[in-house]
Amino acid sequence: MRALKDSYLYGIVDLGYVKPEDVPTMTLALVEGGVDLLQLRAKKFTAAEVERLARLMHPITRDGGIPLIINDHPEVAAAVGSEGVHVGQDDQSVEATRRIVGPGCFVGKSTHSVAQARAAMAEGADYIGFGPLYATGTKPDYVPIGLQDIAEVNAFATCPVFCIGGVNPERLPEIVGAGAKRVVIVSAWLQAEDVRGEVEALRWLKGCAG
Ligand code: 3NM
Repeated sequence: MRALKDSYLYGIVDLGYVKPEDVPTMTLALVEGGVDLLQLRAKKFTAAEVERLARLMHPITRDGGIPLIINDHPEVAAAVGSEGVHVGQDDQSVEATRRIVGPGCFVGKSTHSVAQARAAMAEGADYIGFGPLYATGTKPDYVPIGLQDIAEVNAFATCPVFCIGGVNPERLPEIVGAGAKRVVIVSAWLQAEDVRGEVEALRWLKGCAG
């Protein structure tokens, strides 16, 4: 199973873009393309439906040797036995989340400023999301934070930092140039005609580590 520290490309199966019936096909395309981590994000769905979808995804991610991360629903992560869970700034603390999922499940947290990034690390998050770098229709109510703080956050980071929000193949060189080592990509992959090929095309990022 891929370790967080060896993870660079993070995909999300977001039900804002993917129909429930297409979840297994999309999961397979992202895994075969070469994502290192995959999240299930289903904001408008019930916990029961999130659990049903997670149980469809989990055998596919497991076969691919990559962690499945559940957004927002620690109890679903615990029930399904997913490798990770992701919480936002308005959700339970990392510690409270960990009490639900147990020691075998890592906990990631969204952060939207340098101060939040520091706080999430102090709180013991296993990784953080840092963004949104650019305005994005996937999270439309958030103010973009730009690229200027990426290097600073990576410099003090005690856990992996995944830059997120408007990341796409055209912007990736400038994002990496600003100091990013790891990224999350949602709409650019989910809306691609050739999902597998688009993920494959960004595997070069894995060689930039260090
Ligand atoms: N979280 P796309 S930005 C889910 O900044 C999410 O915490 C963000 O989608 C954050 O790649 C974001 O389509 C949306 O912009 C990412």
